[in-house]
Amino acid sequence: MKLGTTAGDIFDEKDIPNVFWEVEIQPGGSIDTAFTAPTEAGEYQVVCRTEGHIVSGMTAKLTVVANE
Ligand SMILES: [Cu+2]
Repeated sequence: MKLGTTAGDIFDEKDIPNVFWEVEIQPGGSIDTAFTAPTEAGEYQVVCRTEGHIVSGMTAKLTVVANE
């Protein structure tokens, strides 16, 4: 999710503009992928969009730190 935004307990239509980057993976599948990290330091929420998965704990935090 974009910096300063969260999907709350349920990912829905209103959250779509707040998506920073996404990838689709089928159940049981795997994927090798890469993305360009945000340039703004901070803590970014990572969520699974599948219904019911946020409240089940399928979330993470991406911490971006400034280059010193
Ligand atoms: Cu999930």
